[in-house]
Amino acid sequence: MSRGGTHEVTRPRERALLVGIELGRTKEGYEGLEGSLAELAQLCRTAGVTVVGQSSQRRAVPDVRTFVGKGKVEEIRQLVAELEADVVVFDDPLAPAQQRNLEKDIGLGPGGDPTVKVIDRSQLILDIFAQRAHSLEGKLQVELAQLEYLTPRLTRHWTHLSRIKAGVAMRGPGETQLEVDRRRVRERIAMLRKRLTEVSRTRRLHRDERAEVPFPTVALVGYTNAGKSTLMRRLTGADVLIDDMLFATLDPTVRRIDLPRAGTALLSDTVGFIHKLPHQLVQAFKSTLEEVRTADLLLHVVDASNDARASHMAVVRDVLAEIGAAERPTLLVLNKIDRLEGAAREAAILEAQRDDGVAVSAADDLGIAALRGRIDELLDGRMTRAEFRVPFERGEVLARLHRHGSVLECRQDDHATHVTALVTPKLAGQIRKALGGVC
Ligand SMILES: Nc1nc2c(ncn2[C@@H]2O[C@H](COP(=O)(O)OP(=O)(O)OP(=O)(O)O)[C@@H](O)[C@H]2O)c(=O)[nH]1
Ligand SMILES: [Mg+2]
Repeated sequence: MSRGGTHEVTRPRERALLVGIELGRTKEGYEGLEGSLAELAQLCRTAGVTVVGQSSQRRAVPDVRTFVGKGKVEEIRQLVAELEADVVVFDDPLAPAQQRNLEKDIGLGPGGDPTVKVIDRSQLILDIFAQRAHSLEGKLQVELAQLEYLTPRLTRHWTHLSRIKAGVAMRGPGETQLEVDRRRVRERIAMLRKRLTEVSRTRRLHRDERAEVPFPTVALVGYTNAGKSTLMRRLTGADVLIDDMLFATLDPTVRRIDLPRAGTALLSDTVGFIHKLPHQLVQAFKSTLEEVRTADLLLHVVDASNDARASHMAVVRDVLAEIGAAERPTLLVLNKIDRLEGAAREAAILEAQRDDGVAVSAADDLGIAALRGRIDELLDGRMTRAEFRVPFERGEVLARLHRHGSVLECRQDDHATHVTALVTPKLAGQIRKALGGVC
């Protein structure tokens, strides 16, 4: 059966050779080179690139000129020819000069053009983001991050960018964009920043409108592919994109969730994090991540079936710190426990409990009721008892208290109603402001 609307991309898939080096990475707590390279291969698949081979090296420090040693460069050159690779992807960040030297050493064609592209993990991630950004804000953010990444790589002696054809690391700004000189790029960056400020101002207005409604906000955070969107769908019924792909979600979605005690809350799903997320992207996505920074509660979703889950959690904590959300109240959610059997599942449940968290399966509806209960409890715990003196002519304030708070007692004197209610700190502040601070 043919599916309407789908058609094959005619460009042949690019063939990638992956290169990683062990640089005391285990000391960082990452699950070793193999795990990191497996993730890099998954990133390549997400970008639509075929992985044809990999090569690794153990080194104390990277080579200044070519990152890997001379012998390794020669081996890569041979592998590229043998495997007919057209792109070499390094797992670690390459300095612009290292990138140029590697391309030169691996091979130049008759016209002096490099025969292969050499890129790093950051560039691959930027490319995936460029492919997947749909909203105006997302597109602007990605283009800004790409140009900032490319600026130090645009030199008069390196016309590389104008020569490479469309493909990995080259979508987004478009080739013509990349042909412009540094000054034009700087102008474009300034323009993008300005437009982003405008777009995020509009977003802020929307958020402020939402803040007017004193619903508490909950944000899903976690490593990419942890199951945040699946959990979003499970908790709210929202029809969000779920994919076994990295960075399925880029643009934030907000949906309402109704809880027995805390009432209505807003749940937001946003971009996932990853090991070595390019700094430029984190910066560019800061305004999108505002939802996270201002949330009343974060749900840190972890794929409990992934062996690297401890390092995934560390990455998430680092990114949260970088965007200024480290101090937000956080509930740990160990997801995908359906994939664990017997003792492993028990261990995950215990681990979640130790952290005051919950073990769930968003796919199989395991532990979801308990998770709802915990969210309700944590949000409800934020309700405080407060008293307000509401003048009779301010009926709308009284109505607001009834609608959004839990009114415990009402007493009237000659001029006003004295209300005792359970309210969120946010609602208390808003009511006090509405009453002009006299209550
Ligand atoms: N077995 C199992 N698979 C799950 C579970 N939750 C999510 N998945 C699968 O994991 C993959 C990723 O799920 P998503 O919900 O898209 O993950 P995400 O965290 O939103 O990922 P990004 O948006 O890419 O950051 C999908 O193939 C889901 O079907 C679960 O509880 N159990
Ligand atoms: Mg998602």
